[in-house]
Amino acid sequence: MTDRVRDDEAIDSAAIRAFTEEFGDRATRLPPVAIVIAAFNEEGAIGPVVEGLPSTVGGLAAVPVVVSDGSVDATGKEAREAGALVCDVPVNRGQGAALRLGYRLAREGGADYIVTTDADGQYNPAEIESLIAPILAGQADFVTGSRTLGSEETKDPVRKLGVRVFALTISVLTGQRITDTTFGLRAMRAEVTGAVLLEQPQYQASELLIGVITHGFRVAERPATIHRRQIGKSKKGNNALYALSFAKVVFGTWWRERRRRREPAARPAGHGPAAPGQLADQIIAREPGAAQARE
Ligand SMILES: Nc1nc2c(ncn2[C@@H]2O[C@H](COP(=O)(O)OP(=O)(O)O)[C@@H](O)[C@H]2O)c(=O)[nH]1
Ligand SMILES: [Mg+2]
Repeated sequence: MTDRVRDDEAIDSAAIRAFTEEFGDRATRLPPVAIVIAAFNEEGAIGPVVEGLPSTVGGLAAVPVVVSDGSVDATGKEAREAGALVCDVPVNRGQGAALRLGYRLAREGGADYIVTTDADGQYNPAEIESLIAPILAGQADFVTGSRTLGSEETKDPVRKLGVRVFALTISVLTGQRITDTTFGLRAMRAEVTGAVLLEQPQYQASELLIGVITHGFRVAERPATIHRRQIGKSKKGNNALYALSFAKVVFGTWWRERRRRREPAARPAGHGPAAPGQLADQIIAREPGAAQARE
């Protein structure tokens, strides 16, 4: 285990402990759908986003789980007041690390399905229904929205071109036709997130997508909309930095997964499939004498 994985594991464990202590049963007995949101300094945006989320998805009860890491504004407070379960991480690690932790909270809290969206209001929560439908119908394991099939508000030609170039690249590398590789509104069976190796601290979208495809999960796309950010600005840097970082993750993940398929490696802690209710076990295990009592 590398130092970074060990540090990440320690940070995640402490954050999970604080989360379960704060929310108790609400955290350990999640409804079937967890809507996971990574948020970093999204004061002013996160409140309306959480309030706009549906309380049921595909007829199943849903709960928002917000992971705020190192935010220095009122992101956590605003999300709590809007009704989300909020996991605060004291250090900023990036959207990838935050989502990975959110997936773990969802799986171990007993959710069967995970939806992701962003904290900045760029996605339309009404479209969650069409993304989860193929999963509930047993036709797909992972469904991503696609702006190429749907619509986008940006006029930025570089970003537009980038979306298409990366979609083509991933389609060619994996043999699965994909038209949008970075869409933040997605739905999946919760166990998918435990099966795929997620190591990217920030530019996580293509790692998840390539991992899901190479593991043989059934992937589908649905038309969806992306709006412009109304408040704050992107945390991902300018287009050149974004594209370069993204390209590194695309080729790095593809290469890693090729090698892993040839020689399956041990899975780092926190990535494995979790039994539902595992968070509750962690609480019990922390109580003095609990280990003996459970034997
Ligand atoms: N927890 C956490 N969330 C982040 C971080 N960076 C970005 N995000 C969140 O990830 C989502 C997408 O980020 P954004 O900056 O809008 O990226 P863009 O839409 O790709 O330009 C938003 O909800 C951000 O708040 C981070 O370092 N930590
Ligand atoms: Mg954004």
